[in-house]
This record gives sequence, C-alpha cells and structure tokens, in this order.
Amino acid sequence: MSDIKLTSDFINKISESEKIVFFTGAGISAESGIPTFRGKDGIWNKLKPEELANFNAFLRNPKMVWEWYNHRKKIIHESKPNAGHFAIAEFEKYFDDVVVVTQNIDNLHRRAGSNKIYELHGNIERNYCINCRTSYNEELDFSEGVPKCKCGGLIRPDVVWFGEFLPADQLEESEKAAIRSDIFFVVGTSAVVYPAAGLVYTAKRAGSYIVEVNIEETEISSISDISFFGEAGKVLPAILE
Ligand code: BV8
Ligand code: ZN
Repeated sequence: MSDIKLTSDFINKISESEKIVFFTGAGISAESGIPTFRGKDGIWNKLKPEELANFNAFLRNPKMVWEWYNHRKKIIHESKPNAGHFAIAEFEKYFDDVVVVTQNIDNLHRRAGSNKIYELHGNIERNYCINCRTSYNEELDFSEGVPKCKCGGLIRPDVVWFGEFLPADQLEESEKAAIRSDIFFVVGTSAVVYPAAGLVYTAKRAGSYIVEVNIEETEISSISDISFFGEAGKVLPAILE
C-alpha cells in the first residue's frame, strides 16, 4: 500500500460521489517523459511562450514554430500514457460520470482509454490552414519547407496560442462539467493559464470538493479541500486502491 494518506473525509466524499472531473495539465504527462512548461525542467524556462506559442510569432517565423512543434511531436510519439493517465481512465469503471478536461495537447488521455475528454488547448495531432481552415490531420510534408494548403495558406498546428480563444464548445462543456461535479480533481497544473484555470474557481463556487494532486503547492492549493503532494502516477492509482 502506498504512503498516500486518505483522510476519512476524503474517503466519505469519494464514496458518496457520482460525477468526477479530472482537470489536468502538463504535470500528468511528466512521468511519460514529456517536459512541463514552468517546472524546474520547464520548456518555457528556455524559450518564451511569446516567441513560440503565438500567432504573430508563427507568421514571422513559421519554420521556427514548426520546428518546435515537430520536436515536441517526436517526444510525444515516443512517449506512452503513464499510471496516472491509466488510473483516470480506470475511474470510469467505478463512477458513471467521469470527465477529463485537459490543457494538454499530447493525446495521452485518449491513448490511456479515457472516453469523455475536453481538450481546451487543442491537439498536436491536428492541423489546419490559417486561410480557409481546411483540416490536415495526416502526416504533413515538410520537404518543401512549411506545409501549405491547396489554397496557398500556411498550415498550422491545431493548438490554442496565447491571445487566442479556446474552442468555445470545449470550454462550455468543461464549465458545465465543473459546475455539476461532486469532486473536481486538479492534477499536474500550475493553474496560471486562463481561462482554463478559472474552471477550478467555477467548480469551487458551485460547491465541488476540490482535490489537488501536484508535487508542490500551486495557486489553487489555498482553495483545495485536500491536496495530495506527490507524483500523479503514484497518487492516482493509490486513490483507486
Ligand atoms: C485567451 C499552447 C482570450 C499549446 C498554451 C485572464 C482571462 C483570459 C486570458 C488571460 C487572463 N490573464 C492572462 C491571460 C492571457 C493568457 C494567460 O493566461 N497567460 C498566463 C501565462 C498569465 N491566456 C491566453 O492567452 C489564452 N487565450 O485568453 O483568449 C483572449 C483573446 C484575445 C485577447 C485577450 C484574451 C490562451 C491560453 C492557452 C495558451 N496555450 N499552450 C502548446 O504549445 O502546448 S499554454 C500552456 O500552459 C499549455 O497549454 C499548458 O497546458 C498550459 C498550462 O500549463 P500547465 O499545464 O499547468 O503546465 P506547467 O508546466 O505550468 O505546470 C505543471 C505542473 O505540474 C506544475 O505545477 C508542477 O508542479 C506539476 N507537476 C510536475 N510533475 C508532476 C506534477 N504534478 C503531478 N505529478 C507530477 N509527476
Ligand atoms: Zn486553405
């Protein structure tokens, strides 16, 4: 049995709950070998988000932005879901309403078998033309430089950059799930990026029981009903035990 201390309050809460939301960030994929953004090994430490994850940077230097995403895609393709992703998928066996709301673009929740997933910041496997928005989700051809659409427009990754709106349907459904949830897990996120991080406060205001799973304190530790400080790949399976 792991050394994760489950309080009786938590055990009672989880046993009387039906609707569970897992709100996840880069930290849940850290144990799959995918670097986080702001942690010690964070990728934003070396690069500034403004220089890469924004539309103007893409227009100025599409080749550089694509090099960064192709580099991350390579890491993601070499990675696998970890025990944290699988534990979240397994919750569906014991609860009839489990929703994953992820800020991650790595597709690992889907690969781990979760069924109800909202992707707030897009998905690195999808692309579209900046002109006519035609989707290009097969392997792109970089032999002639940055891939272009039949209409001549540049093709970009289908991810949400800074200053861009989140997909309205994904955000709306996530807000509804947060409001109706009995328990709202916040897993592996620094909770500094909005409007995604606002979902924690939406759930709190609606009376959800906030459970934080992180290796360190974050912006939302103070509003969590309970915080499990440890790696998601260890904490989440221990909660299921
Ligand atoms: C927008 C791109 C409307 C894809 C990303 C208030 C309201 C609205 C907007 C704002 C606002 N205030 C500021 C803004 C602007 C901005 C923002 O929030 N800036 C922040 C930095 C202050 N928001 C936006 O621009 C958003 N758009 O609001 O549009 C609009 C439109 C026009 C004009 C004005 C407004 C768009 C935000 C999305 C940006 N895109 N990524 C990609 O390339 O990946 S953000 C990036 O950060 C990723 O998507 C990532 O998912 C997200 C959040 O980071 P985390 O996932 O939390 O990762 P992080 O590294 O920070 O933390 C990891 C955590 O895991 C740590 O806590 C660590 O301790 C923990 N951990 C590590 N290992 C483990 C672990 N935990 C458990 N187990 C482990 N093993
Ligand atoms: Zn086009």
